[in-house]
Amino acid sequence: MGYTIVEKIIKNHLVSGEMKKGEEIALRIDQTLTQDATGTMAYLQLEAMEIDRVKTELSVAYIDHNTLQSGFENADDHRYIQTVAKKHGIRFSRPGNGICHQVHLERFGIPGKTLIGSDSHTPTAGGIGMLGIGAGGLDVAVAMGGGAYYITMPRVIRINLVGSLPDYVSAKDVILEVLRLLGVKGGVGSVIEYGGEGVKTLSVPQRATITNMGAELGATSSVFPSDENTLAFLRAQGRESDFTELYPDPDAEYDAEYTIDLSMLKPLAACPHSPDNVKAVSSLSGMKIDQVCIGSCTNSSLSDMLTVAAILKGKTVHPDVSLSISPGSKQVYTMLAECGALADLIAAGARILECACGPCIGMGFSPKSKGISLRTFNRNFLARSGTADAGVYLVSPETAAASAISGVFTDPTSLGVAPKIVIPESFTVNDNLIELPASVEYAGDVTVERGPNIKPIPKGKAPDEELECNLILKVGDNITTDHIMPAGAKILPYRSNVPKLSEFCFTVCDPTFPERAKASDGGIILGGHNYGQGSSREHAALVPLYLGVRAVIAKSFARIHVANLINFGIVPLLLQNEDDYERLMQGDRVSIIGFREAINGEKLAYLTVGERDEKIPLLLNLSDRQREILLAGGMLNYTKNKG
Ligand code: MIC
Ligand code: SF4
Repeated sequence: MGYTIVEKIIKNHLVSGEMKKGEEIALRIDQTLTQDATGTMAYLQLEAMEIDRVKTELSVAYIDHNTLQSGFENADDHRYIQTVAKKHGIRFSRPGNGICHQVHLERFGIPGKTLIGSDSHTPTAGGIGMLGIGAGGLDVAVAMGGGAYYITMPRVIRINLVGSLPDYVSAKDVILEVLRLLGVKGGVGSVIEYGGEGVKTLSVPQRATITNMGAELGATSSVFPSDENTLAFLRAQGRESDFTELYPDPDAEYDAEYTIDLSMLKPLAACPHSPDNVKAVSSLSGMKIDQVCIGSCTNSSLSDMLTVAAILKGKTVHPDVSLSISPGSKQVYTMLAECGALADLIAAGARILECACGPCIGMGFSPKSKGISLRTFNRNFLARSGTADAGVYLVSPETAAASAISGVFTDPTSLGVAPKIVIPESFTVNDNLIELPASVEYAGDVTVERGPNIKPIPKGKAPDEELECNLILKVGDNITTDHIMPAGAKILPYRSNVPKLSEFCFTVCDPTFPERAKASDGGIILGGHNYGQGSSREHAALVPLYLGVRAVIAKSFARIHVANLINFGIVPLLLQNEDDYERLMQGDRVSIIGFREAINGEKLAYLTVGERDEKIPLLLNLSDRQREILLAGGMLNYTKNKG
């Protein structure tokens, strides 16, 4: 039997384990990336593991999230990352150089290689035929030190693309269609592999829009073949020598297959508050809107920006609409300026922001109360925009631009003939904002600068023989890491200050949670399905750990979050019978007799509920390695013990 693209890359990077679906496998990692909101922790952990020099082929530290700098905190963290990167052999992408995924695609992505990043949208690199996987900062630190990265051998879902996209329908509509088909849990345990004749009609940046939002499917990664369009993209970037062709074998077998006819697609929108709540834009037509935000790692390429500029040219943004535009990288920004398209955007009344994550992570541009905001981003989770009662819709750049002019939800296909966008054959390359690390002989002379915002990382604790504590929080399905550890302009500056961050933990669900958790003698959280979906932020494990959380019980967990829980010694437990969820109440006093022993090797543990004398069976779905990490009280202790 032949191999899929995913299997080919895995086979070339397999360090241990068998390529059997559902088994834990270890991968050699060629490249890593971090961004500043997760990077400080990742590098503190790299230092804690006493790794002097990274062992990857390439590691890059980007500054793109915390660029608002409303106090000293972010600037301090940036300097820390800059100096620690210089010392340890990591390239440093300065603020102003762009969003990590966009810049990585342009300047560093290589077909057939592996990349892990401390950001859930690392699969963007799949647009160039790379296996990009989002991970917690600690896992990225381990990979930088030359350690393997562990995943469950994924299922491979093939999506056949046929036909070509009609005018005004774009890559964003393709991935929204996939989200409509599969839902936010539909990719769990899988990598999505795109194929078929329709692939040839999509450029690398368009493919990257699609692989980017594979994160919203819960998929481990998404990947496109590497073909003549990949070569053209690399050539335009002056990186032709990085090209390798990559196709599946003709007899490769897939675990599931779907076909999407691109020519039948219509403009789509993900409605509040989930990326899979997808409707046709035509069914929303006429709804009054207040804000439009264009950019983010999903839709900020040159072709996206040129399309928006062409639609806005000679028009004025509607008086009731505030339009922000954040180009994805310095390269995109420069080229927009060089060809005059930037002037068209400014003239139309767009508020041009720097090339960074910006409004996507709630760094400014929160909508008005009950505001309707159209965004070309990838997540519309409750309160992520910074306005809890706002309605955020995820749309294509075409829909966003058309609606910004009219002031109401507008189907762009109603605009008539689409403007023809010409993408230059070679791009403006200038890597002057990428700082190279000090050479090995001078690394010792570099002083790592630490500001007062950097507080010690809470330490995981080895599990006690018995666990007895309160069930301090009961939440429902699809809880995101934005619920657990919100971000945004007020909170993000404290990403390296866990005590301060803890004041905001779970406040989206229950403002009393931090106080109650602190007052309790440790606690358990109960969640529903897909607990911890969304961002890779390990703070969603670190902060509950600081607040005394010892275990999380759920119906199912999201991949990156469960790995983060284990890395910090919080035990993930699955309800064997989903109906037992109803039997457990917030405030219950619960215990697990033989807790440590169960982690040591049992498949089942029993939760006893207070006086009610109920016994609830819980599954410990863990590999031997994960059990050892939990017994050690987390990954840092585990690596130390292993020497
Ligand atoms: C996000 O889109 O939620 C983020 C901010 O990029 C996160 C990382 C973080 O929380 O710092 C992600 O996607 O992993
Ligand atoms: Fe940045 Fe938004 Fe992309 Fe996250 S999803 S990396 S916040 S642009």
